[in-house]
Parts: sequence; C-alpha cells; structure tokens
Amino acid sequence: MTTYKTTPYEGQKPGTSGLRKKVRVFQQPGYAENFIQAVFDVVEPAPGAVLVIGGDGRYHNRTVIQQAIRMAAANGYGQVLVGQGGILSTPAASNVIRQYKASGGLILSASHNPGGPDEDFGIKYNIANGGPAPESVTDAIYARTQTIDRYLALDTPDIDLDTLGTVEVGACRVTVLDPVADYADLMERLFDFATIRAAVAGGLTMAFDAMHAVTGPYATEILEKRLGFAPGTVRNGVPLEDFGGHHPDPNMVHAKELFDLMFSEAAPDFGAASDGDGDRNLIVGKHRFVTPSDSLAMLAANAHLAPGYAKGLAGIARSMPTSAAADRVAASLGIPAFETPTGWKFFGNLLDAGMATICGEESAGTGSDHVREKDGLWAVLLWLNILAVRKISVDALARKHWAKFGRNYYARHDYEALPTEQADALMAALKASLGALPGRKVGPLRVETADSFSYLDPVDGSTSANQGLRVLFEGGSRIVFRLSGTGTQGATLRVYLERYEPVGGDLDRETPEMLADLIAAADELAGITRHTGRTAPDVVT
Ligand code: G16
Repeated sequence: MTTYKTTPYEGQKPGTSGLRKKVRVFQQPGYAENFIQAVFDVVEPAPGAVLVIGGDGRYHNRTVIQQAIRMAAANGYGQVLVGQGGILSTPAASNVIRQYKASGGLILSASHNPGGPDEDFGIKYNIANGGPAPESVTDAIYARTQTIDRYLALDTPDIDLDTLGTVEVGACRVTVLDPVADYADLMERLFDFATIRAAVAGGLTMAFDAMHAVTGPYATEILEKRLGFAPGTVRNGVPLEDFGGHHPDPNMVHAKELFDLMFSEAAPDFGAASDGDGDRNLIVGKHRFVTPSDSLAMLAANAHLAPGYAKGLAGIARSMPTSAAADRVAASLGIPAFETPTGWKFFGNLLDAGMATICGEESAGTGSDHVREKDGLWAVLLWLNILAVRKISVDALARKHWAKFGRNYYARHDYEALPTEQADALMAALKASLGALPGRKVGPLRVETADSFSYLDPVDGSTSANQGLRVLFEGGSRIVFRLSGTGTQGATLRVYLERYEPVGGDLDRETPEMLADLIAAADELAGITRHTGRTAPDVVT
C-alpha cells in the first residue's frame, strides 16, 4: 500500500447529484483520488465492509473504476462489487447496494450530461439504503476535500472488468457481476409481465430510445427478451463512451427522433427513453406527450394495478418545482403528499420511514420504494403494466385523468451557460423583491404569496433553506426560479411555469398558449432579459 501525498482542489462541492465536472478537470493528478479518499475518510468503512462501484459507461469510467478499486482495498473494504465492463445503471447500483447489504457505493456518472474527452464526468456516493448521500454527508465530504493531504491506494495492476467472477486485490475480494440480471428479476417481481406479454402478443407496440447510454442492455433484456417486444424496439441500444456525440437527456430536444416518430403516422402505441445513467424517463404516447409531473400523477393514480403496489400507496412525494398534479391524486386517495427540495436524496428519509411509496420530479425522474434512486425503466414498465391492464391508449388515459383531476399545464424554461455573476445577481434581486410581491398585479395575474422555499425534513428534523424562489398567483398558477445544481459550465437558470385548469375548464389546449401570461410574468418579475441579455430560453421541456 502506498500513501500518496496530495493537496486540496478547489470546488469539490457535490451539487444536486454528486460532483460533476469536465473530464479534463477529473483528469488532473489526484483530482478523482482526492474526492474518493474524502468519501472514505468521512464514511470510515468498517473493516471488511462491502462497496459497490458502477458507472454509466461514459468516457473515463474505466480509469476511475480501476483506481477506486485500488483505493477501496487500501482503505479496508473487504469486498467490492463492480458491474461487468464497469457498467451499472444508477437504479441497478442502488439495487445492488440494498440486495448485497453493502455499506455504500460509488456511482460514476454525469447523468444526462454529454460524455467524451471534452465533456462531463461525475462521482456520487450512495449510502447503505441505496440512495444518494444526504446533505450532512455531502457537506462533510466537501469539508474533507478542503483539507485532504494524502490518499491511500494499493500498487496493483488493473483487474479484468469484462470477465464475471471474483479476484483478489490485496485482501479485498473484487466481484465482477452481471449488471442486468438482479435488476431485471426485481422488475419481474414488481410488475405483471404475463399481462404485458399478452398485450404485446395482442399487438401493443413500442419504441424505446436508450440514447447509446446505460439502459441499452437492460431494455433489450427486459423489453425484447422477457416481454416479447419485437427486435429493434430498443433503439440506440449499445452504450458508447460519448453517447454517439449526443446529450443522453430524454426530453423533446435531445430525444427528437423518438418524438418525431411518436407524432408521425408510423407511431407505435408507446414511446419511451432513458438517460445516461438510466434513472430518468421520457414517456410519450402516440401523438401524446406526458409531462414528467403528469406522469407521476398518472402512475400514482393507477399504481395499484401492478402487483408490487396492489396494496396501495403510503404517500406520494414530489420535488417543489414539480407540478401539483400528484397532490390532487394523493388527496383523492386520502394519503399524504410531500413537497421536497430538488434532488432525489431528499426522498430517501420518506421512503425509509415508509411515509411515501412513489416519488417524482419534473426533471424526468420517477421511482418508488423498490430502490432509493429514480428509475427510468421502472417508470416505463409501470406505464406498460397500467396500459396492458386498462387496455387503453396513453392519450385516452391522460384525458380521463384530466377530466377527473383537472390539468396542470406545465413547462420548464432553461437559460444555460449564463455567467455566474449574472445569474446570482438575478436571483439576489428577485429574492430581495419577494416581500413586496403579494398583491401585485402582473399582466392579468395577481401574486398571492412569494417566498424562498425551505424544507423541514419530517423524519430527521433537518432544514434545507434557499431551495428555489416561488411566486404563487391567485387561482393556483405559479412560477419557480432556481439555479441548477448539475451543470458544469457557468450557471443554468431554470424557470418552472405551472397553470392549473380545473375540471370542466380548458383541458385540451396547447401548453405554450396556456402559459403565455406566466412566461411574460416571469420576465417582468425576474428581469431575465435585463440581467442576462437573453430573450428566449435555450431549452424548453
Ligand atoms: C439530478 C437529481 C435530481 C434533480 C436533477 C436536476 O438528476 O438527482 O433529483 O431533479 O438532477 O437538478 P438541477 O435542476 O439542479 O440541475 P440526475 O438525473 O442529473 O442525476
């Protein structure tokens, strides 16, 4: 074992979901090592503890995995479980941590951000429940990165990551496991595969875009092999280190080909996509896009149709910027609805305490208590299960849902790569103005309340402040402003727009026209153009 001298790097503060930086930043000598050692120093693994390591297969994955194995062995872990080829989707990694009772896991991913030598990389630590480390742990990791002066590693050669089996690295057993099998079995326990298979045999068709990211092997095994969808149902199914040069972000912009297909004459019944590390999802029916917020509400309203949720839900949790559509479902089911800050880590306590069963976010994440991460394929399979049982199209299901609950028209406008000072100045000015907003008229809208969102965790009593600025209007419309915590270049301003149309109202209109007043109000309230010079968002989802 060698003790390597090192000095701290600035800026190793985990964001919404771990440390994300450009590959070139991670390639600096000791950069990844400092962060990993900081994790080990903070979590202080018990002698012989089990660590899971997996990644989304992006560029630089294998290099960091090999080093992480040498460091885990030097830091006293007794066993490392690593996905074959270094691959584990984020939900699959969460499952492996839980299933094999590991003390935690390192997930190497920058999620939906692009990959390649000039693109993004990331490292996230998950705790023993399988979920992202809470803020108390990530804050401690960050503090440690600022004082770190050494890291420990064995002087051993790289292991063969592509061959299943166990090898010794020093006193540590390193097991290369099949990344797909355990996860696919879990899905088969949660969902009614026989009913879905029957629907497929009866003509149900779908297209799944794996975006050359981690879900390709999972989707091929589950959708084509176990459920019987036709070969070719999974598109872009081979994981590539640079995702084929695209952003593996399943939205209308980056999954445009799938979108165009789903709105064409040749559309199959159901379309879906997942992101770089397999935790996000896109749901689009024939000629019907379902917003992630609506998807959460529709899944929650119908989850009892799947065997894994037949007993009903304990509660539904959503992040604050996610639309309130799921709250209406919770109210009708007579179960609690929770509103947390952005970041899956905030759902962990609610899930562990059995207070929530299904969680979701506007950022295309939905999941349940089966693991402690959001889960792209899980959402796809729950949709398929529901469609197969109800024998209904996505469009018809959405219309029935809105007829019963009303419709939350919703969009997110992103202003990317802003100079950080501009974005900070915009947020500071808006925050300072919040107190004076109630009662103010903005176009046809009147502000009811405005605040900076703060979350009191009902399980551990911790408080997380400054989690986004909210302007709520009379009638239930609202705008939320936040800076992204996952970008790697400058700042990204996210503007979340929501308008509620009650039952009997205008339920079948185009989203942009329904949100026009809110879009104008957002600029008037926050001075987006004044502060940034931008007149339109870069991405609308
Ligand atoms: C991560 C988090 C999500 C969050 C999303 C967007 O997703 O896990 O909880 O909603 O980032 O965060 P932000 O608005 O700060 O960019 P992922 O899929 O990138 O890991």
